[in-house]
Amino acid sequence: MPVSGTAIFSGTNRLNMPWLLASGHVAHATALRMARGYVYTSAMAAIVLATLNARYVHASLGLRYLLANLGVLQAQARIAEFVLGTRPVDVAEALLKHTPRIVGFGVYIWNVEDTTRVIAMLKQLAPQVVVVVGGPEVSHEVGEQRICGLADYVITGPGDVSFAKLCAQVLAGRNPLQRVVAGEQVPLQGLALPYSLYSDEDIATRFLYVEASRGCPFKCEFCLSSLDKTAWPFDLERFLAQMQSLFERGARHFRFVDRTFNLNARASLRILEFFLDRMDERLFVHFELIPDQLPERLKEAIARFPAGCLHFEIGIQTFNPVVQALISRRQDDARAELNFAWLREQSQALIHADLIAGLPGEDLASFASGFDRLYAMRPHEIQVGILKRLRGTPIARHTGAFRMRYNPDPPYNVLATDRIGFADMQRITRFARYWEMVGNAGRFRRTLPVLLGEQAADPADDTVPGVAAFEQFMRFSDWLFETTKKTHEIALERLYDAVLRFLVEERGIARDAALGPVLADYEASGAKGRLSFMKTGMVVGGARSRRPAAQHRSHVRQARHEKA
Ligand code: B12
Ligand code: SF4
Repeated sequence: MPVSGTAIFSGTNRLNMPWLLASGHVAHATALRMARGYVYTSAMAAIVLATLNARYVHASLGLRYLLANLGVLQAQARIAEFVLGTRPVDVAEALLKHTPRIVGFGVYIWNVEDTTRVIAMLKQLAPQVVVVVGGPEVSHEVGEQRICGLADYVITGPGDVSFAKLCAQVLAGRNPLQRVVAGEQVPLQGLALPYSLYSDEDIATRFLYVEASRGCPFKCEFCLSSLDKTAWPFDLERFLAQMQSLFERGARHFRFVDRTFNLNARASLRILEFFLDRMDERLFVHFELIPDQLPERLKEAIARFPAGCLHFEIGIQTFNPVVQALISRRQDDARAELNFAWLREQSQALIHADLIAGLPGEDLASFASGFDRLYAMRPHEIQVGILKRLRGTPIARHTGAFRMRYNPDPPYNVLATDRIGFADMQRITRFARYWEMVGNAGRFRRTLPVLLGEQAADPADDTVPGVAAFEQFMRFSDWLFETTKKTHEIALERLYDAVLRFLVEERGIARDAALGPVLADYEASGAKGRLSFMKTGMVVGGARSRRPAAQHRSHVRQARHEKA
């Protein structure tokens, strides 16, 4: 069998070969294995690093760090990434094919349940395999989690060097007695950078997560990063040299995981300039920003990026000052508004803004006014997140005082508070989902202002209802759920039909006027199906619809209006 760079010998002989296990003896061991004729396969590995990513496009940076820092053990290790939704039994089968001695799992809120099932099966099928778990989900409340009980070892916090040390001990037959190990936080300069471990396939097909700094100096209580003492930078030139190699290998999609990219303006500027110097039409770079810090020199660099290249995720979370104080979030809202205005007017960056519903002290009216204020700032996307009680986060201190009721299972979303009952929390949850489909997806660019009552459907009509965006969309959201009983798997055609029907039947907009923006958006979406009223010649609600030709004219008129 061919021997690859990470080829490993058969696990059946593994336990009889302690010489292989000591650090520094890999080359010698390889020679011996060859000489003795052991069976090789590139699929086999003494150490397997596994995780279930949220989707295929999300490559795991954490596991690549662990592999990069395995030192001489790296040659015996490989990464096995799976996608959420893969059956745990299939994951277990795939892992056992490597005949591993150690399996390390990267555990996160999105995969903890399935990973627990995988480990439970592994422990039945191959109890001799040493299971190590690490990652943010198992770094806190260790004693309360089934997964931590099933695993042989739990490494909390950073795993970069602690995993390597544990593996060396286990492979040397010296299993440590202590099951829970506090991951060592070593100076970042001491870490091997993992970027060469992105394969050509990763570069061609996945988001490349990269990290110029770790940690966050802020203390927002809902966030795990609030437990960090500060932010630590990687050596910038060393980091950029890695970005250069990725770039030369064809990488164009970079996603920075830095908690607050604009914390250190000098470093941020250097990074922006790095990408400006390498600009091409495929480049896409994502950063997370804090909203109230945008110094002039950063703005100048941002303004030089062409459309579609920069993607900024900006957390607002809440505009309510009482809530901000309760959750220890410092934010200058007025500065944030000015920065948004500048970004929208002077830059071509795509702005994705986050709000959180269900925070302690926030009621529905306060959340609604926060949404309206954010909507008025015109980000391209608004993500309405429902508060989650992440393990280890200080938000838990408000549970009693604000009668916060959380889902006990992942994702630990808040179900009710003293100010937002369960029924309203469900309404907001559906609002968030439908907003994703209608407000964010970009498929309702012309219809959304009509749906939100900002713009009349008929360009000639200058009377628009004076109701705010949140309330308008909540009306639609309540109606859509009542009508479909679904929040997922709503086919695109059905969604367009539903929006049209809502505008006509519920909002009383003249059918002809409502058709214009809906049809224009449908055509622009590139969908190839036919809306139900196009098929039947009937508009929903029983009235006769226009003929397709007339619909087309209406679409053209609408488009003309937009151009004017
Ligand atoms: C990329 C990312 C995602 C991606 C998914 C990535 C993937 N692989 O699938 C997307 C965008 C989909 C996502 C979504 C969500 N995410 Co997210 N995400 C991140 C982010 C920004 C980067 C992760 C990363 O690469 N970090 C860099 C690496 C080096 O750090 P690391 O992964 O923590 O790994 C280190 C240690 O944890 C440990 N380690 C990791 N694996 C292992 C394995 C072993 C064996 C050992 C020993 C150690 C170990 O060692 C590593 C090196 O030090 C982090 C924030 C951050 N900056 O870390 C949040 C973060 C992981 N996400 C978080 C959350 C809450 C979410 C959401 C629930 C947000 C939401 N919508 O409300 C969703 C859930 C998605 C779902 N489908 O349910 C939380 C995780 C909380 C938790 N307990 O898991 C984080 C930490 C953000 C935060 N500060 O609160 N996310
Ligand atoms: S929400 Fe953002 S600013 Fe606040 S602690 Fe988390 S990463 Fe830092």
